[in-house]
Amino acid sequence: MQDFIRFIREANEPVILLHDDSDADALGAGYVLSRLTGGKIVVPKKVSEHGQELMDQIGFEVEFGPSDLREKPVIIADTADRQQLPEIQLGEFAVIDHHNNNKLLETAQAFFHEKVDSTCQLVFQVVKEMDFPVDREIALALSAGILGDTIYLEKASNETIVILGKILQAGEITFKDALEVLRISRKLSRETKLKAAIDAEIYWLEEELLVFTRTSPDYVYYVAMMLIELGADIALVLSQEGDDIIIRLVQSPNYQEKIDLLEIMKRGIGDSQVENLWGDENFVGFKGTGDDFRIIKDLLEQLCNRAGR
Ligand SMILES: [Mn+2]
Repeated sequence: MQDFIRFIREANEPVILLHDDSDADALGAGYVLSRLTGGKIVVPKKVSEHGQELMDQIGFEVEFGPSDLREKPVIIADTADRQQLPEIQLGEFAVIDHHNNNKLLETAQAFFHEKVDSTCQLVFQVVKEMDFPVDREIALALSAGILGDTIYLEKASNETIVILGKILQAGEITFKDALEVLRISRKLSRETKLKAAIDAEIYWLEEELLVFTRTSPDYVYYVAMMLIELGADIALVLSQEGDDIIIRLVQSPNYQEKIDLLEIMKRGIGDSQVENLWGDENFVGFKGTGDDFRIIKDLLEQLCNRAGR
């Protein structure tokens, strides 16, 4: 950590660089690092749908690439691989990250890397080490990152929960304040969510509820989370514009018959063109092109069979 802190102290007008399709952990870490250093935040192409909401709530902006950053000191946050930084050219850089197998460390000037639940909790350690005052915005940004990467603490270690408590205390905010930042409040958002809920189809799988609905591209994540909150055991949400398809498949932490959603998604998309496929057994995202009716039919069939129907 000391090498990393030395790098960011000595860096003159650094750039804070985040992985593409930045999530709450990357953006929360990026925001706080920019407060620490005065550096601007750069994202290669886009931020994620829930990331944009976080930026609106906390009140900060990012610049988008492609960027030639060879002449600038760069601080890369929450990024494990060059592939997550398309069309960015780098010179000297430092890394702060929590992913296994970080491929950037070898060529970094300095790094702070620990395999913990989020990058934001590492940034909090840096904040404390540098004696930087924690205000409301800093606490909200860091807690949003932790909540995002742990699926609202479901996957969090005890250590992470303790750190979150310290962040809330330091910024004099409540847990509810932190949850609120990750929620949508705009009228359009509420209308979109309500519509998705009203149009949803419900399937009984033995004892469990599977819920499927369609929505617009920016809301697949929110709508999936909303359906889980409303009581779905598994939520399947799709957006489709022309041939472009975005899907989220999520299972509730309360769902007993845990199944591997990533495997189900891989089979369901078949030979569709994949732009991005990510997640784990509990949460899967897909972006690509294909036949939405065929994919949904296949996913629903697999889920019904797996649940023993
Ligand atoms: Mn992360």
